[in-house]
Amino acid sequence: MAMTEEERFRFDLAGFLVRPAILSKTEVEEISDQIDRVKHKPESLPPEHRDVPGGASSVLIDHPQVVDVLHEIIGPDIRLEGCGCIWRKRGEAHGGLHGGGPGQGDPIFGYRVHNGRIHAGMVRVIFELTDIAFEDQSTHFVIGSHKANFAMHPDHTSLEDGNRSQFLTSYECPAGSAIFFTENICHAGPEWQKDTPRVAILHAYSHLATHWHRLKIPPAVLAGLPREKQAYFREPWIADFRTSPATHNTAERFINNDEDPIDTDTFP
Ligand SMILES: O=C(O)CCC(=O)C(=O)O
Ligand SMILES: [Fe+2]
Repeated sequence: MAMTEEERFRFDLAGFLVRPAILSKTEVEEISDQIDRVKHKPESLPPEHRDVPGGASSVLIDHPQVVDVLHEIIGPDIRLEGCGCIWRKRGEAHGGLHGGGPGQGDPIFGYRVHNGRIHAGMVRVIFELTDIAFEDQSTHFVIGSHKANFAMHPDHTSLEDGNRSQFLTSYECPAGSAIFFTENICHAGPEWQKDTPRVAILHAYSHLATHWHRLKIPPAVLAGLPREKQAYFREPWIADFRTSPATHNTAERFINNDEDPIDTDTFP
């Protein structure tokens, strides 16, 4: 198993986990520069790098220190079904607390532990490219809410100072860290409090057999990725019984079969 016992305990208890500084300083600089250009001067980039997960940010798709956690908490066959980047200035926010509670019954988002194994539905990974201190107000979580059996109580859904839940918490980490969280946890992106912007990339991974988001990645960006990385965007199915023996939708089969479509082949 790839996670340490402490990481597994922490992720199960809290619903999120920080792996500090998994990226090198150069990777942080290159990816931050790409996001700056994507947001502010896209024409300075070739078309295949004009959005994540192309160009410098493609290192994140299958980063070994991310994929090993995902294989343990989702399963051996995973897809990357959503990607986005943020350049958040002081006072800007993603929004209030959302998620948590009885959604755990939902096979796409739910969180279960069975026979000593975690089975998480969708898992988001935030790659922070800025140093994060508590007071900066990065992503916040209501710990334990990923396995709550009752709807989020209004007494625990405020981000206002003085009205915050005692279970609401966040994290501190250096630039280049990865934060994993189950989509089923109640979380928020509050108003950013630092003068320098929060630069980050957010991925959503899920089991190969599930499909929530339709991809918004520009076709040129996906086409510019090597086949091993495109494999994270393969179609969401496990077995094809139209062939005998059945064909399994493994990454290896996708990589060795140039004809195999990626999920966005119908993207306009
Ligand atoms: O932007 C943030 O800090 C939170 C993002 C969020 O809520 C999400 O990715 O689902
Ligand atoms: Fe969210």
